[in-house]
Amino acid sequence: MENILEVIRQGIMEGDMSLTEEKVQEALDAGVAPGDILQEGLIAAMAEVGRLFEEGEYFVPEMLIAARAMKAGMVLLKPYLVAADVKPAGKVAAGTVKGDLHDIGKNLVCMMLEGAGFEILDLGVDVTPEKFVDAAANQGVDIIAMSALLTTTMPNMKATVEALKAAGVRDKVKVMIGGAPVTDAYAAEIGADGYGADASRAVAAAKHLMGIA
Ligand code: B12
Repeated sequence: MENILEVIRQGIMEGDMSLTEEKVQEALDAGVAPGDILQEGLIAAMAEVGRLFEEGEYFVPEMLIAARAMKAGMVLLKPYLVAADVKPAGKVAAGTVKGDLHDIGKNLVCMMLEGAGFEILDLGVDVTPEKFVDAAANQGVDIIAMSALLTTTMPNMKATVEALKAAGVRDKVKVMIGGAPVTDAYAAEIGADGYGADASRAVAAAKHLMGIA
């Protein structure tokens, strides 16, 4: 079993989608527990990818292709995880704020969070404060993750925090923010709970907010 999980980890780290799919299916057919394939295969590989990114050995393209391979494995694994009632690390509603169409960074953050065991509700781009509020109020979300790439759309992060307060759901969720112009100081200024400078740090921030790291 350890060997096949090792091959899955290698497949993901090398961004080899078909090898990842083949080995995840093989592991499932061999009766390896879906939770073990997730934790010791997919999540372990993406944690290593995050570490290599932080050390400057991997860059955004390597991270993207690794995440794509992880996603391919996840598609096969998901029905088994649901059947085995494996709980996600938390549920994150992620979106790029109103007026902003940049989604490359947001998508990468979503993929790395998924790779870390989080369930993702991807709200897309140009997401209004009302849509974030709806996710917080009605979708069983633990974390609201907002992305902004324009200095002109950053204020919509603040507007969303205010809208969450006005709707009485601010205390139901944690809020984390990111995007090239966003800083830790801005997160503190608008009353967000967390900030991540890149996708790997987004995972660390989300885990911290969930109290799991
Ligand atoms: C690609 C791009 C586009 C593409 C977007 C395609 C897409 N599907 O995303 C297109 C061509 C559509 C575009 C359009 C525009 N763009 Co543009 N774009 C860029 C560019 C070159 C790269 C952005 C990117 O994808 N980076 C790569 C990703 C991986 O990095 P990232 O987004 O920063 O995300 C990482 C972190 O920030 C963090 N992160 C991101 N989100 C989140 C969320 C959370 C919760 C956390 C924790 C972390 C996190 O993790 C990510 C992964 O490591 C930047 C320049 C730059 N260097 O940033 C300009 C840039 C952002 N764009 C700019 C501008 C001005 C525009 C336009 C207004 C241009 C125009 N006149 O039409 C339009 C605006 C359209 C709109 N309404 O949104 C300016 C913004 C200037 C400013 N200070 O506001 C920039 C900085 C270019 C420049 N130097 O002038 N753009």
